[in-house]
Amino acid sequence: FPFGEKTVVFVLGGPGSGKGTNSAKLVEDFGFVHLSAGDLLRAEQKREVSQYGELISHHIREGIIVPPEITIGLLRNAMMEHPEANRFLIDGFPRSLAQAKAFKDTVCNAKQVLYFECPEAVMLERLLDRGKTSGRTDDNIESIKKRFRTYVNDSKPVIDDFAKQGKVITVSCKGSVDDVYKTTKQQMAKFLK
Ligand code: UP5
Ligand code: MG
Repeated sequence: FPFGEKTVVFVLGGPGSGKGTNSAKLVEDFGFVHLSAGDLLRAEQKREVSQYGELISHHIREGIIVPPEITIGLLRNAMMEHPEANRFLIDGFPRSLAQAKAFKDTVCNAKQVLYFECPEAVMLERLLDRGKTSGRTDDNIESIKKRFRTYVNDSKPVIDDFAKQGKVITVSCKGSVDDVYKTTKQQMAKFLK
């Protein structure tokens, strides 16, 4: 495995819980390479030559999980583009136990999960607000409800599984962006020490 020695941290939590916001700040403070699986899928969807464009846009709008081999391929390629990096934040992945196993078997074993715990009502408000300007096809009430369902049924079990292994840092998403990041930064510093 080319990634066996790297520190890979999964950034997980429901839709709109703050994964992207906090990951961007962790890049500044700790020199992580930040890879958002959702961003990689959205970029792939836009490439004219991609054979997966329509499949990806359908899955994103419906709030369901794109077949794992596609996402893992994109993540692996993106990691390869940073051979010098020692720390990766993988944001919004894995979203199912099967994806977690496939990543472990074909890429590497993640050392830690950073989990943003957030009530659905807070996530809903933030996503609807973001939807006014984001241009994301899934920031509307119908798609958001479907995303919540997938999160509860498929993605939350991944966090629970890592928690059983004692590998989860939990951060509450309540409070201002600065408040939440302050806790995130403290916890990450402790983990990396
Ligand atoms: N905001 C953030 N923190 C705040 C705070 N403390 N106070 C007030 N506002 C705050 O934040 C969301 C919004 O809240 C922003 O406007 C922010 O300013 C504000 P953000 O940091 O963007 O949250 P994040 O958790 O990143 O939300 P995101 O919508 O990106 O999460 P999702 O998990 O829904 O989206 P993702 O892009 O990861 O996936 C999208 C879709 O891709 C999935 O539904 C799925 O269909 C597909 N997908 C796969 O199939 N497989 C994968 O592996 C990954 C994705
Ligand atoms: Mg995000």
